[in-house]
Amino acid sequence: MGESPFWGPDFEQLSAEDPEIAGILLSELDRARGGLQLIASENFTSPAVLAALGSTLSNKYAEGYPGKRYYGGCAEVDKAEVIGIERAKQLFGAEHANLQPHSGASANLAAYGAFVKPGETVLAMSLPHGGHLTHGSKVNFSGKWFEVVSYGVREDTETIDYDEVRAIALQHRPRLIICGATAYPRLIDFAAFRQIADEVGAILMVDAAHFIGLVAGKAIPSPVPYADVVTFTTHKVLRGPRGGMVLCKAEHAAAIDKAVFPMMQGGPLMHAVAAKAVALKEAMSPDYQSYAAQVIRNAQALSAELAAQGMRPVSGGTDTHLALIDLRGVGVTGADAEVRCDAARITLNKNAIPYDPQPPTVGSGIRVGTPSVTTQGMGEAEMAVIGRLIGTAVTNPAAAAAVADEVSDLVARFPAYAQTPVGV
Ligand code: DSN
Repeated sequence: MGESPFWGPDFEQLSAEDPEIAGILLSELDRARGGLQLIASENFTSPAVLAALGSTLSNKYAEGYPGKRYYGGCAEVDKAEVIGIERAKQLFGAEHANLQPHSGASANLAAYGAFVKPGETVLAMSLPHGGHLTHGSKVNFSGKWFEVVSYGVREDTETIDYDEVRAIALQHRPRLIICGATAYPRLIDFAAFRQIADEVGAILMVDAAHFIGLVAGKAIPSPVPYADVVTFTTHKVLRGPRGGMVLCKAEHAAAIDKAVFPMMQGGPLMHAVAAKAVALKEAMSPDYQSYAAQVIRNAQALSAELAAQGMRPVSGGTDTHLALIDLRGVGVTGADAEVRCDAARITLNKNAIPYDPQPPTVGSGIRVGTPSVTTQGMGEAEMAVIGRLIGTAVTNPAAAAAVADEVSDLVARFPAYAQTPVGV
């Protein structure tokens, strides 16, 4: 079957037993390596993280927490979870960490479970302005079970208006205030949110999924000193396995742990917990700090080149790993741009922009992020090339094959998983 996407000894066995699925794993590796991956919430996790994920820890039931399990035989997985918890506390300066949430949505569900009862009021950023489904969307548990009031961004600056957030909080007196977003390119003023939460007696939750890796790499300020609880995914800039995590103040530790298990989840995925521990160790290194800083420089360079291509960065640019790009100036919808880029081997996603005249299924914008291309070793010079290629792909679909050729040349110079063993 050629190259293996695994770092264990088992790919030949999978190929023999289930060639259909083995083939898909290889094709996906080819797809990921053969194009530019610009989805802001994705990354290429390390071989060491993948090795932990593909391990026998997947077999172990371990409901409960280290030293307090509902199953025997947990001595080894206990060690992995304790190491992970200690690393998370050290890396983020947190008083308590829970590594068990299966995903970011699960981590958020646990935070709601710990702090609010159904019917109580929550204040969060609206999804069309860059929030998240779990921040009160009517189709999500958050919008169905809680009274959610929303804030957005100003139409003129396209940034959060903290006076508006405060006014809404004073009017509605939420029990929980959430900040954090999926399509907000600017830094969030956590101190301002803390002040508003204190003024109305609310718990402050920071959904840091998108930017926690930049915090880990000390490239942007941390929400940890300000928030009662910080939730996040581990697979974005942080470059760990797919999964979730919660950090909180010591006073909330018992409530968070009970909300994760047994309120919201059963058995933790111990292979994922171990893989999170590996990623946390990697994130403590000076190399990772250089990576995080480069992710931001790359996003700024990409955003600037897209602006030069006539594609307007929402809010005028970015302070983080992502840029939200308004395509109305080039007369192409987000949905069409996504398809056109895909044809040129550039993977990104359509996105609503603030005050978008288009429905969310179409969108007037695209979101681009630099975690993956930075992991591949690309820098600002390559971002300028990528910005030009996106400009051509979006505005001239007839050039898709020519753009795809340039993309192939570029990714060949910066291969993802260059160390993948062959024929394992
Ligand atoms: N789906 C993630 C993103 O792409 O931002 C958020 O959960």
